[in-house]
Amino acid sequence: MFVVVPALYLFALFLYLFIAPFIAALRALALVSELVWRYFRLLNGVLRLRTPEFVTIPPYRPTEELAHRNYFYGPATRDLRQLLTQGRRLYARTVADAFRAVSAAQFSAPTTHRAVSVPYGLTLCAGLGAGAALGAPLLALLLGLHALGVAVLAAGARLTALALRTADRTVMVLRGLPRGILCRSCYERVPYPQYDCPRTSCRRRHVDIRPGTFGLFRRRCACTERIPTLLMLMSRDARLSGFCVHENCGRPLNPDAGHMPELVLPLIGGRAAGKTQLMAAMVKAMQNAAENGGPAVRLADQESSDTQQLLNEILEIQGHTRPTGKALPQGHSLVRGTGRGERLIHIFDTAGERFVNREETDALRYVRAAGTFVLVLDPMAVDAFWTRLDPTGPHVDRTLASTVDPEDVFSRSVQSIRTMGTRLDKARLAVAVSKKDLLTGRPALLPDRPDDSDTIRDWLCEQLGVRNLVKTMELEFGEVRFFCTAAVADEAGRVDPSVPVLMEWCLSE
Ligand SMILES: Nc1nc2c(ncn2[C@@H]2O[C@H](COP(=O)(O)OP(=O)(O)OP(=O)(O)O)[C@@H](O)[C@H]2O)c(=O)[nH]1
Ligand SMILES: [Mg+2]
Ligand SMILES: [Zn+2]
Ligand SMILES: [Zn+2]
Repeated sequence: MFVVVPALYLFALFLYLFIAPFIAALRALALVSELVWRYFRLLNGVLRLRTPEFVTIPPYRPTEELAHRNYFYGPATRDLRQLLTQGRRLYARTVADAFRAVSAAQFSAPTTHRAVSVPYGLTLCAGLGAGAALGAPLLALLLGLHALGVAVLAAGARLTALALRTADRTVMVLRGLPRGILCRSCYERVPYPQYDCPRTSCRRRHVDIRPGTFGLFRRRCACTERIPTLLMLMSRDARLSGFCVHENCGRPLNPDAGHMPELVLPLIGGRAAGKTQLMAAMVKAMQNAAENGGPAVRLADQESSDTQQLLNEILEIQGHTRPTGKALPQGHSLVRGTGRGERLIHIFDTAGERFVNREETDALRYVRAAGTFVLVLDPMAVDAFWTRLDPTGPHVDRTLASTVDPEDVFSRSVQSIRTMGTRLDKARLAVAVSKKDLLTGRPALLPDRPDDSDTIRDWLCEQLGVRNLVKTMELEFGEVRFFCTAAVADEAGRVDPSVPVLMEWCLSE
């Protein structure tokens, strides 16, 4: 009896040795699948649920950061680190729990006889050992694949950002804005506007919205509002109004700025030469042309549109413009054309007195962006007009005459333009001999053919005696063209035909 039982037990044990590997393998498999299953639950928790128990590293706080980060600029690697620490913890805990369960059920408090539970427990332990040994590299592999995926996508995100920026940059260059947009308040170039969040309750200012850390196609403001990251991506009816990036400025740019080529048209001339009225007439001429099937025109901002409305009323009642204030001029901005032909035109009408005081010509900084200039020349401002042309003739109303010598204005302007580094030999100059209408019926006071540039030039040289001025103009500028203009409109609102001719030449860059 004492021999039979151990012998039987040993025999049973011997037989058991054949099934033990299967049991161990099953236990190992169970442990591995549990590990994998838990790893995927962890993945879901870290990447999707983001509930506190899955967050070991604090997230980037958008309230401190202005905008939410793009996933592949930070959060992805943070999640990866989170997975690594939590994955390690998960592995240790799962394996330890499994061993603890086996030792409790089979060794310390077995429900069956130890003769059964100990070999069975040892088998399970062997299985767990194998499972743990298999599970570790498997989890490492999963994590490695994840890291690889993140790396590839992060590189892809950076490439996408780069491609988008390059595309936008190219478009800007094609629009003739390689150095950026002109700020019509401080006259500096804005390489890329900054934007306010469009949500009225937020208004956070985003300095650089271009693709990168905070979004590829759109960035999500800390308030969750979405903002397109490029001028290129702003649809026509959802154009945000940008702001100047220069210190001490920060004023709004036109909503159309950056979306189309720009043209800067400075008006130069002494006090009361007729700049403001000529500007009004030019814009009115564009508006009239648009009504008659010409290129569409709209004023680009509220201020320009208010000013133009006022000026149009003055033109319609044949009234007189008031002297322009000395405040630094803001461009009178309008958009002409449609679709790809659209152009943003800034006409700068500076107070005449700024052209006489040398210290104040810094107001002319906007000319750096100009390729065409308009010199408004009031013939009545030249002494010879009164002494040589008009000594005997009938009376001409002197109250509307400018009293500033055009030669003086021109030389000072040219000087300051040159100090600002503008190449005048590449620029064009339109000389608008103004107030033609005041002299109609006085052929002696006008060129024979007031619509012909050469005739006007000769008249200026021979009759008005400003040969020196004409010569200097032709020396300084690449191209000079002469016009005789009357910045007036008739009762029907039609502008004198001399104005559209001047306007078309100025805009035909
Ligand atoms: N009849 C007539 N009057 C003109 C014409 N151009 C200007 N004027 C008048 O001349 C005066 C001066 O014209 P503005 O256009 O205000 O002159 P400005 O060059 O802007 O002058 P500042 O703003 O002081 O530098 C105003 O009374 C105008 O109404 C014109 O072509 N025909
Ligand atoms: Mg004026
Ligand atoms: Zn500015
Ligand atoms: Zn916001």
